Amino acid sequence: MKKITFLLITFVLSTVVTFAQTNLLLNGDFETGSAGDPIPSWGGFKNRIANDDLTSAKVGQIENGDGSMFQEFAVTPGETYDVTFDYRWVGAGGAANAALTVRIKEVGNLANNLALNGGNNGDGTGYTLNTALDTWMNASFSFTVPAGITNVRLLCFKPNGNKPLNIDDASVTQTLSTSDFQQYDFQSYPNPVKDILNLSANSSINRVEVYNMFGSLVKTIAINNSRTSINLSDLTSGIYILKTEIEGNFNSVKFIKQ
Ligand SMILES: [Ca+2]
Repeated sequence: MKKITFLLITFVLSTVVTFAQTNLLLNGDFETGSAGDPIPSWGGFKNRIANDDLTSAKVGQIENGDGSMFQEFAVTPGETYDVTFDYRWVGAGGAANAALTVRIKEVGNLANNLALNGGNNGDGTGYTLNTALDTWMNASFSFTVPAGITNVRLLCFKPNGNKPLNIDDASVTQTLSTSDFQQYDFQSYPNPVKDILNLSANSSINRVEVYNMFGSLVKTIAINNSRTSINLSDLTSGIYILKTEIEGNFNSVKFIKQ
């Protein structure tokens, strides 16, 4: 029995937790706005909020023929971002074709298409969707931001001759990379902890956040030091997650408060 308990604790301590990441897109679910209106928070032309007739959900629609949707957001050079969205070509929509190109562009230099992993647009800079009609499908890709670029535009564009397109549940999230964090030799101990948790790293620790097992933030502590001790005596006993930020990189580990 003791051995099983030990193994369980070892597993808990070594587990790196993936957090639900913030969506960098505003109104990515297209629930803000009324059917027929231009899509709030999105630019482009010939687009509107629509009620999808297959799902009865509010979606973003690029109208029959040519049209576009775009949104711009801040990014960090060197970091990788995941883009995902659902889409459906509206079969009864008039025009013959179903071709849309999705691109990530540099704001201020829109001729610069950032290379997309898996891009298949001929020039390697775009992402082209499946052409099936009246079927909701998911698209996803990731991109890494080159040096010197801090704002990008997600652009969905189709030229004349293409059917209407519905888009829903669009998101852009930053990819968590634990390997970036290993360079800091970050340590937190002891575990389990009674009152004082010691932290050390080879760079300045910006801050730590403590989450309970329901994912609620229970404590934020600014540190700005490479070595410190934090008092957790006010936490009730249980399992928590310590999220640590160093130089804009994040790491999450579980710990037990006794
Ligand atoms: Ca929606």
